[in-house]
Amino acid sequence: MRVRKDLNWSDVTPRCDWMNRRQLIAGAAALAAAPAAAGIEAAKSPFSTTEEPNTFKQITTYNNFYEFGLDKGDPARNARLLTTDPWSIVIDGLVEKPGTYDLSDVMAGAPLEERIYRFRCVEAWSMVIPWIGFELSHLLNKVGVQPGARYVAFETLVRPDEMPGQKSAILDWPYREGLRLDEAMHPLTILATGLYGEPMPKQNGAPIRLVVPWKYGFKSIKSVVRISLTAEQPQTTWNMENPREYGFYSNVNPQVDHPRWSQASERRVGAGIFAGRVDTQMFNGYGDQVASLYSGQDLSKDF
Ligand SMILES: Nc1nc2c(c(=O)[nH]1)N[C@H]1C(S)=C(S)[C@@H](COP(=O)(O)O)O[C@H]1N2
Ligand SMILES: [Mo]
Repeated sequence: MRVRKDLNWSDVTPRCDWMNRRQLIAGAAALAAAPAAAGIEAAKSPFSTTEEPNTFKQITTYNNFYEFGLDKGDPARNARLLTTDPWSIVIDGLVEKPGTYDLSDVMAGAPLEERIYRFRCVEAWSMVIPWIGFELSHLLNKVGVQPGARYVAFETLVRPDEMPGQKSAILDWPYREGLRLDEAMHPLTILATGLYGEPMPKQNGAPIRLVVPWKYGFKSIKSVVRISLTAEQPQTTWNMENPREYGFYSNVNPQVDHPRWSQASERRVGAGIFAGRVDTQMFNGYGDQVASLYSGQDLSKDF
């Protein structure tokens, strides 16, 4: 199936027809009982940006996914080896219904939506990505969060046979991430199962990955196999690697520079050399929705 690889909706469809066309296709896919992750979407979410999305090709050929190599093109080349079906997620820790859940159970009843989000990597490049997914809070409410839980920890699959990057100790596998419970329950925080109306490409974290649009991209952990509710702040991969450079919160913040580069601006992938850089926005532009989560915190200390 290579049909869509180098096309995106704006190539085949006038910009103004996009949403209608996608909704039509979504409807057809639903009637045909397509896989749960594919082609199904609700009305345009008020959380979506109206900015022009990056192309399918840009989103699927310029990736960070160290399990498949360090270069931006490695995940697209190497991730085809990954088996994503069957897939299950262990949900444990301070939950009412711990267990090993098949992906279909995780997704059961989850209201899938399209969310067009800005995505800002800590390396100072950015994209606009039309995710398909559902709010993480939906899953957490389904499994029941116990009163003592204050954080949510996530882990990526470890399978060196299919993830060649894991044959070397580039990182301390598994890749780990974490959120405070209120961040995890925020409606902007989604588990994404697709993009551009299609199931999640392997290089983007198939079959299911986290997306937290107001934080640097490395918080948005891919190919999740474990979700644990904890009382203590969990260990997270980049913070373990270099705590001086990567904080637990890692909220996008143009005023707090990375020790080795400025975070004041970013390069929008594909914008072309004459488009130059755009100013980075506090909380990646989601401040109206999320700033209240951090009232009373000094964000230069809690970076
Ligand atoms: N398991 C895992 N998740 C990961 C990474 C990774 O190397 N391994 N890279 C992170 C980084 S640094 C970024 S910028 C985003 C990139 O997501 P994308 O390739 O879908 O744009 O994934 C994040 N999630
Ligand atoms: Mo990143």
